[in-house]
Amino acid sequence: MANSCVGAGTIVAVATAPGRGGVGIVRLSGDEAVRIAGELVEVRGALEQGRARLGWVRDLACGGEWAGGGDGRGVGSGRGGGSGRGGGSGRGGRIDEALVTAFYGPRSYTGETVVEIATHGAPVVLEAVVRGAMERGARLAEPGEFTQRAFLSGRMDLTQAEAVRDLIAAKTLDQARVAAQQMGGALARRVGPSKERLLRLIALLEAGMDFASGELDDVEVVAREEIAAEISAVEEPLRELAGTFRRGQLMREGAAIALVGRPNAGKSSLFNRLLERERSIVTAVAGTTRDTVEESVAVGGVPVRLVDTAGLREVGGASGVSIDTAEAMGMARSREAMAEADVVVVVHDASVAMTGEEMALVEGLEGGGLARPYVLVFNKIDLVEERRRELTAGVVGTSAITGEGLEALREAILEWLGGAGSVAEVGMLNNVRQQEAVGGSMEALSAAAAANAGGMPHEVILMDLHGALRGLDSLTGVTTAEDILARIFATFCIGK
Ligand SMILES: Nc1nc2c(ncn2[C@@H]2O[C@H](COP(=O)(O)OP(=O)(O)OP(=O)(O)O)[C@@H](O)[C@H]2O)c(=O)[nH]1
Ligand SMILES: [Mg+2]
Repeated sequence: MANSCVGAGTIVAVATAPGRGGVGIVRLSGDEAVRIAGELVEVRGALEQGRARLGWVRDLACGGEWAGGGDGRGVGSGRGGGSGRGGGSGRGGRIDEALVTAFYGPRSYTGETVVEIATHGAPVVLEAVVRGAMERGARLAEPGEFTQRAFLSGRMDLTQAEAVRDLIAAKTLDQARVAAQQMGGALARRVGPSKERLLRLIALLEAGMDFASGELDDVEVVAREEIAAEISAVEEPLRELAGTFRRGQLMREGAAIALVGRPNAGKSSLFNRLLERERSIVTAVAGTTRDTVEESVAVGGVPVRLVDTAGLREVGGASGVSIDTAEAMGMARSREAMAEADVVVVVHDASVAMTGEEMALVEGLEGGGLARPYVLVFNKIDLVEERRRELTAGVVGTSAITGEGLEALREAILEWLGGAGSVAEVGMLNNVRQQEAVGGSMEALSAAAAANAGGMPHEVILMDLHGALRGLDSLTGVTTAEDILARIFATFCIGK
């Protein structure tokens, strides 16, 4: 009963994805897990730690009472259903084969006793097992409740729990790698030394205060310079860590990349090339794309949301162009996509001269109205004579027809996204909660540094240092409030 404080009762859920499959798994966690599993599945012999045992799912709806049923059957002993063996001939039917594996607490995912019942992935069988478990005292698990129990029993910290969710949601292998590192505690380990140092400093000042209060006033037990040096030693690694947030978030959420430019420049053609399939309609007519088109693709391991947009062209005035309502609305969406993009790819048709509009667009991105990271692409270089292909620095030449320059374009995009080489950086911040925890800690540290520099008493510095410690604690979940926890675990899927 060591873990009875962790969660209320035994919980049950289907752990595999909904729908039909080769295998489906029902997971039970709690003190009653072995007893309940034993009543649902006939298994020969005792369940041993981590070893799968073959058994039969009893057909409970069809008088599935087995001789010797109900009482005294392997309760809590890990001898699930042993006494039912051979007794049910003729009466209780079987509905499926099952592999049953027990993990006795605390050596389990949740820290409580966990039993996994793997049947064939037929939804009706899985439902019957879950219903049977509920009739025998288990409660249907809330989303993320298994992982929440793992956290509450100290099997993992909050960043590791979040990593479980990230791993399940990973769309690229690199995302999975990052999540797996974090699941192993990479982030907590990275913060560890700072926290340790901060604790030492706090202890030092607390001790100094006790000492000073009894003896002479104004005894500077720890010199101001030393405090300042210690604070910046704590701060430095945290600043580096904070710098990983953007990349971490890109890994998690994916970067938005918008292809914009004049009509007919070849945006849709490049879009299709980057996706490696014919997603967007391409024609020789200017104004083909009327609306934004979005697709997900991995660029150098970074998940990317690629957005093709309607071509931008000046309306009326000297240009004499008139457009209909749909095109006007499409252009408005192009501008929105551009404003929301992490990187804007400006596509110019290299076979014609750059227009004033295009210059204005690039200037705007450079530092004008809409400063954003951008890549300037001269497309259709296959139409340009060799000797005129000299490109200015920072411009990428491409041909959507021959595929030339596509790799260079991917690299240019990746460069903005933070460089492909650092994908495997260990222990990044990858959500807003983590960023706020570290950010809050850094703010408190600068307040402490300022108080120290301003000659404030140690009590004041200590208040800020404790604030900084709270920030780091909340990162791993040591002092996180219940309501925040509930919110985090509610974003999980059921059965995890
Ligand atoms: N020779 C050559 N033709 C290209 C290249 N890229 C696109 N084209 C052609 O240019 C025309 C317009 O291409 P799209 O991809 O539809 O251009 P867009 O920028 O999406 O145009 P809108 O949707 O109208 O804004 C098509 O006929 C393409 O085949 C290229 O690199 N070289
Ligand atoms: Mg197009």
